[in-house]
Amino acid sequence: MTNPVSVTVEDGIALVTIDNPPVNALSLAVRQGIMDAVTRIEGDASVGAAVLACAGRTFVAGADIREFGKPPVEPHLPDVLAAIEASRVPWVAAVHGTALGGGLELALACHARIADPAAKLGLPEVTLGLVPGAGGTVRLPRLVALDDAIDMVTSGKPVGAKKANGIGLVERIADGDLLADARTYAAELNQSGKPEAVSARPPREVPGDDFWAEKEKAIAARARGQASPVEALHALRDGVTLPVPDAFAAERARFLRLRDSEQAAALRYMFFAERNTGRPADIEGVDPLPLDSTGVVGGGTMGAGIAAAMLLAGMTVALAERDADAAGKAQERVAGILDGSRKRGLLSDAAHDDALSRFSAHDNYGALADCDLVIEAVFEEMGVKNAVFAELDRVCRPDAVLASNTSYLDVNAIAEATKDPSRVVGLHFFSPAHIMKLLEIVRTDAAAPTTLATAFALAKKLKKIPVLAGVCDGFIGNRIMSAYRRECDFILEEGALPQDVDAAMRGYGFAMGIYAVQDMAGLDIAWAMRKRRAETRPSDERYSKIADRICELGRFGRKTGAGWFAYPSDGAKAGQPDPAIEAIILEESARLGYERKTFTADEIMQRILSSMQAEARAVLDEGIALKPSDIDVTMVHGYGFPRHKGGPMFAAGIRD
Ligand code: T1G
Repeated sequence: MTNPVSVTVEDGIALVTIDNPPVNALSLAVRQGIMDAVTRIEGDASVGAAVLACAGRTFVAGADIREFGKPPVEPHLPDVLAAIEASRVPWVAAVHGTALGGGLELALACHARIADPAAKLGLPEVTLGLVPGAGGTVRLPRLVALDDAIDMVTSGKPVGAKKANGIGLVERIADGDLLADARTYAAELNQSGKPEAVSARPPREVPGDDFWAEKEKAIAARARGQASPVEALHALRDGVTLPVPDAFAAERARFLRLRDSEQAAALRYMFFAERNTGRPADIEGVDPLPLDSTGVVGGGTMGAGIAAAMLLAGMTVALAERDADAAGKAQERVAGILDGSRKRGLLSDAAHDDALSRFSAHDNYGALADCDLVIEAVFEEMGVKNAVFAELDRVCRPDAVLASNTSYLDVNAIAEATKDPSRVVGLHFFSPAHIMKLLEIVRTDAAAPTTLATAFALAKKLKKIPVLAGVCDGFIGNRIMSAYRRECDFILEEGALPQDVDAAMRGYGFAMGIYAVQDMAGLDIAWAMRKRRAETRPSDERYSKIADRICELGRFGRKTGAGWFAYPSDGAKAGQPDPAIEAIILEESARLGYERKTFTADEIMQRILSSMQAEARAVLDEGIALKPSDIDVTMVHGYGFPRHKGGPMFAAGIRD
């Protein structure tokens, strides 16, 4: 095994370089290499200071997550960091890319830090069900204010170099070549003397019990049953109140305990699952279309969101609507999304202007003639979609990929509206399309490898998570959601109320219950789907009429002021239980002869999970999904399944 850590000395400055592609993870070899570098430097009297840097695209992105399932092997990271901190010479960390987790802890063990202006620094351990395990919760609150430390450690969100410098996390930002500036900094410290080790400095603040109690209440509420954010807060409290050696020991013990937890296993599973979703074997080595020029048909919520996503990924987008008025409204919607990104600081003024310059809205399809790919996002009705595809078939290049954003309909039938169905694919985006990462790529019977390769290339350009789905009603996610939505309606007939079901789902870790979700999305689309299926529904299949009776009253959810819940006119976010709905439910229970019973939250969740898992098994057996982890990625990223539970398949112990 070659040593991934090298040391060169020039003018009394040692340059320690870590080179462990792809992200310089702190594998055993790297930890040993750094320990050896410390020993080498301690023994070389010509060295007056050291710079610690990384080759490749980023500074250390953390401990090697792939080692987590195994017993930790020496040298342990805390010992490596203690050796750096105890060095006789000052160490300067030169940070570029993303210094995350153990990577930031490595930088904190150095005596000073300089960052590339585009660098990001964070402690994302909580997203893996952990807390920092190498001194992060002890050193960080000795460099930055406690509130900043709490934000970073309990959210796992990184901070940019400018903010890091502002809060005291990095002392300097490079204004030229990072390594050259780092060497200069190290040489200065060699002259001025080694700064005090971070762990030897006093904590910036040591607040009282009330402070911690208030923080814990807010963090626990946001965590929705995930343990690590609150554990991270407790680790920070130890970090600023215990003697430093005890604080290090307490943090390590907490880290090791969490490392073996079910939630950490689930979050690690999801980390790799979302990066390794299945790809069809027959697209390997197939060149996709270039995707410089793309088109969208339909400028409603989905069409505008899809257009914005492609603009933000650097593509040129022409959008076609049915008339000038609709085209104008689409232009406003897309401009509004881009402006929102700019206002949230996600888009610079220049990037905003550049994106907008690559967008055009039209009241005809002419502008789509030269596109590599066109995505249709019009009304969810087969006749409308067939008409659009017939027109696209006439206008677009014969090799252009034509995609439908349909969320339920048969993409094979849509493809039949074209002369060459091999170029048609389903691209099911999730709203808001420029934010949600999941993209269901629906493979039609006739899809050519180039068509699918182009769809996967688009997902990569959009930084989306592609999940391959076969054609069926609802593909993977909507089909499974329909199944557990039906089960929830049965539970209502047997004794529960919508607020009981939603409370049980929130208690399991969902952000929203299924009834609040339906009210937010609108009840009419699913109603139309149920009516479409009515002719072919088996007569012996259990079917609840509650949802239909609600829709027949014109209650389509939040947009009509009432659905499963009532929405007061003052625009209050949460819906209120509505006696009118309870009355309908009680009538249906009586009509069906159910003696209503009380359900516990666990009983409700058991019924929901069982229905999810049964439908998921059918989706796998029918080849609609390639593997169980693809289903888990879909349900976590598209339907709010709690990430720290890993997904319905992981929760059932089913693995790829
Ligand atoms: N360990 C092992 N492999 C990793 C890795 C890691 N920490 N991070 C990324 N990879 C792999 C990833 O699986 C993929 O592999 C490739 O690198 C590119 O990743 C002691 C205990 C750094 C922002 O949580 O957030 O330190 O698929 O596709 O979009 O207190 O990777 O190519 O074979 O995501 O450019 C804390 C996790 C660990 C950072 C880059 N660190 N990584 O994103 O590329 S816990 C993290 C990321 C810890 C200490 C504790 C991202 C990234 P492959 P990618 P990217």
